[in-house]
Amino acid sequence: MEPLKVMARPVIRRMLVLGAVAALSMGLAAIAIADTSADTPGTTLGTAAARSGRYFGTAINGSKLGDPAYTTIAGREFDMVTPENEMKLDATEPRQGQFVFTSADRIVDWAVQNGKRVRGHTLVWHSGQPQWLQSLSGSALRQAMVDHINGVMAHYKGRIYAWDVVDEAFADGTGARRDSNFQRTGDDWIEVAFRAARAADPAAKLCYNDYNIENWTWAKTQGVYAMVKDFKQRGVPIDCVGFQSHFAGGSPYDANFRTTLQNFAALGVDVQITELDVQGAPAATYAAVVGDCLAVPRCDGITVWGVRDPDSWRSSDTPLLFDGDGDKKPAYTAVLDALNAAVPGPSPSPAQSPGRSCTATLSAGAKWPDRYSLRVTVTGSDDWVVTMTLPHPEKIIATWNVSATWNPARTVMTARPDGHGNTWGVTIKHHGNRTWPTVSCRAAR
Ligand code: G2I
Repeated sequence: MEPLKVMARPVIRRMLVLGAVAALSMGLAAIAIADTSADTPGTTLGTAAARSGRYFGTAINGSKLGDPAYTTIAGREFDMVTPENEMKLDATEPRQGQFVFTSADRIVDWAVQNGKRVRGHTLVWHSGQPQWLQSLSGSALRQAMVDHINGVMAHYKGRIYAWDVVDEAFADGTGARRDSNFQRTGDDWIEVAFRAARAADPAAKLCYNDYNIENWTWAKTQGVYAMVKDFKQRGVPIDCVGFQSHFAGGSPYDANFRTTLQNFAALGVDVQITELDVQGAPAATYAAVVGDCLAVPRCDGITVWGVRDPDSWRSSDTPLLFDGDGDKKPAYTAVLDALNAAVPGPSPSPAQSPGRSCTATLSAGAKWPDRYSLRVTVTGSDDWVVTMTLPHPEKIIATWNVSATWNPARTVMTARPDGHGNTWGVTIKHHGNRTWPTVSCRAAR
């Protein structure tokens, strides 16, 4: 069979998978698939964003996963999930060395079961710290920081699209660092965190995330820009910058946000809008923010900070896209229309810098009544990390010629070369769903 090229691009992937399933069921030997679905307007935020290879996410609050009105909207509209509080320091390591993942796992499992990816939020933050951590300083605090990064990232290895490694390390109003217990351990704490994170899960994108860095003229924006520039020049591993985008009276949206996104992207990082909400949810502001992301090839996705207004951390500002009844607000329509206005085309965001790209190609292998095999060929790099995500309820049961790890549910696999070259394989128990998995490839350093 002619191999199917599967790029790190959701629309194409979905299209190819559907085409492959159709063609396989028709018994065709070779498959030629026209790229047409990108021309079809999306009817949800996720599918509209996917037309241009982007994601559209939401913060998910684990306490609301039992609310069917909430999960219906979240499940339908979004294809990326950020746990709102459940991965924070106080939640994941309430006592030193004792990790608790119950609440975060519930969200990650829900996301994976519903075909969504996950942004990890957040590993190191001045806020949300457990008591034991607040009482540490100096080298003991440094070590605790690294141990925390290792403990959390090991648990979620291969399952997180991007981690907010460090959150909110800069002070408002100046280009200086924010005072915090981490900062008092020395300026290099941020790069130590990023280096530890890279070693802990090489497949995850590593982001610096902050608020009030959207306006290019603000000193805080310049401070973060200088840090990212320095990191890229010195080879400190950083892949993305998250712009929280909590717009309100004191920190209003400004059209120079696009300049900010462009300038950061030009440093060689992806940019993401990570916690978007706008006081009063004016449709025009939401549309402008979406337009800014779409204008920047390396802006690879947008996340809103909650589903319905009452779910918001600042619910009295009614800043979100759905009202308390779960109805779509004018801002929703503005966002959907803006996403659908994007020119369909190749992925806007190379998953890696030039010279570090790779592509994973799937082709059909053996088939049995209960399972099937796929051959995977990686091109563009000999040192790669391929992440494979299976649609529910398929499970990975075996691999060959590759070094692979997977999550306990066997639905997400991370694969690296094992010395057998760039062609390898996987066997999948299909449980009635023969849809091929999605894959993304990332060239390692
Ligand atoms: O403050 C807005 C966001 C700014 N950027 C970082 C984000 O992590 C932050 O999110 C908010 C959550 O939306 C709130 O839900 O972070 C707050 C502080 O962690 C969250 O609030 C906390 C309350 O302060 C706690 O009292 C409460 O127990 O939420 C907790 C769980 O509901």
